[in-house]
Amino acid sequence: MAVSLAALVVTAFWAMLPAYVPNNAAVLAGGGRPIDGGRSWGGRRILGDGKTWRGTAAGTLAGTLLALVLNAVGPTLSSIVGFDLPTFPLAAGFGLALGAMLGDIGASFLKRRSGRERGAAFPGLDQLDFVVGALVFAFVAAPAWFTATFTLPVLVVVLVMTPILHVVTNVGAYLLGLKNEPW
Ligand code: CTP
Ligand code: K
Ligand code: MG
Repeated sequence: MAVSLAALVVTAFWAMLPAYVPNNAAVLAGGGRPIDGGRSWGGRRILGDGKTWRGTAAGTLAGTLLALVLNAVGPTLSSIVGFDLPTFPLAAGFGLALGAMLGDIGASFLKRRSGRERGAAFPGLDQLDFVVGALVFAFVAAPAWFTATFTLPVLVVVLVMTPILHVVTNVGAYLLGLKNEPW
């Protein structure tokens, strides 16, 4: 069966939307109490002030709700594009959203351990931390859905496309004054 590259890219983008939105929602909603409560480990903050309860909760909620919205508009859009866009079981949407947030939090943990202060860039990790988190958590939360949706070609497109989208959205958020750094 021949699957067009365009269909692959659209499918990959759609399937990852509940993982793309949480980080941006966290930027908008962030603030308040840091997850690490201000505590340090080995002379460095465990996570830092950039990882807050509010941002994490808002991001997870936003991604999960987006999955429900995509389920509602999916049939109409599927008929427009001419192929079936994936629908999201609740566990899948939640897994993608929470996993994206936890991947980002894990990256901050590694950044602090390697001496990088809040906001410092860690090329590679910055662009893929949330993807890895989202994919792992979606697999754990909804394994049958995951293997049916994230076929090898879709996974390859996700891994190539996401860093590009990440750079573009973060530069955009920086230019709009929403983020302190363009990464
Ligand atoms: N944010 C949040 N909670 C999260 C993730 C992000 O509140 N779990 C908010 C914070 O206000 C954060 C901003 O979104 O400053 C940008 O996110 P990010 O770039 O991931 O954080 P940094 O401040 O750059 O910190 P770090 O170096 O730890 O990534
Ligand atoms: K980050
Ligand atoms: Mg940052």
